[in-house]
Amino acid sequence: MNKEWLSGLTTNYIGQDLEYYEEIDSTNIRAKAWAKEGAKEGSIVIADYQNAGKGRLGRVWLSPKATGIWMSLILRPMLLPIEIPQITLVAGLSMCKAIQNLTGLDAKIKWPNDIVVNKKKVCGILTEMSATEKEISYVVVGIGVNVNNQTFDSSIPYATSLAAEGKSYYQREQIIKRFAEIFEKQYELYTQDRSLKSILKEYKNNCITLNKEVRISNTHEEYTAYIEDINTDGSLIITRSDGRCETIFSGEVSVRGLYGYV
Ligand code: BT5
Repeated sequence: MNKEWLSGLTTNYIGQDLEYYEEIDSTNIRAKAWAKEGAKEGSIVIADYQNAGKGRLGRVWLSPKATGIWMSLILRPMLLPIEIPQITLVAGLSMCKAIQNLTGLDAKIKWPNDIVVNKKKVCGILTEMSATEKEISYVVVGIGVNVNNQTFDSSIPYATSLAAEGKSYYQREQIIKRFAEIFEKQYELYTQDRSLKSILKEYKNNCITLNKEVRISNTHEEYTAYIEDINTDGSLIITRSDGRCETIFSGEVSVRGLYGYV
């Protein structure tokens, strides 16, 4: 793996500026610093190994050497801070399609930020931003994909990799390139509309969380609900088991299957 990884990339700006590290704490940390230094929209930080990979809410993202895609994308959208979680959905759909295209695996999105294959997690996304109430300075979309891992830490029983499921070895740079090309198109549609409307149908078709009963938890409660639909702002329409209908936003909750991860 080297810095020429993404040569031949056909995007206009996604991935056209690239920093590559053999080892780093977290590509999100570096991407935030690079964004402050003035990195252009679309710049990507990639590492072969992260020694302090981050999940959401202070959780750890295990990022072993030379096995996965550990990367962060810098964006500078003209959006409001409350709209930024929607970019996670755009990135999730783009990565889901890139994986389907290149591996033929039945990858699905677990709303809002995971991609699963055979009900196990292959990819997670951590979106962070720097903003005032009204204006975005930058957004960092961190994406981790288990690509060629054959073993998994016992702390992550719901994890798998593309290689473990596809019984094949996959080139990480191919997946990154395909992701960048699909994402650039979808991101432009999304930012033009300031709505997920033009990609929502495809998102829903690939979303494993829809039309099923799940356990939802937030900081103060856990309950069972049926997932009815997804809105054009990315929020979920749910019905609680007592019949109450509600809208929930991705920042607030974790969604799990009734009997397992999905
Ligand atoms: C996520 O958080 O899924 C977001 C992961 C984002 C990782 C990328 S890698 C590049 C960039 N740089 C970073 O430092 N981070 C981003 P969350 O939904 O909170 O899920 C975290 C949970 O997933 C952990 O608590 C573990 O249970 C599990 N987990 C940890 N490592 C995993 C792995 N490699 N594969 C599957 N599951 C994992």
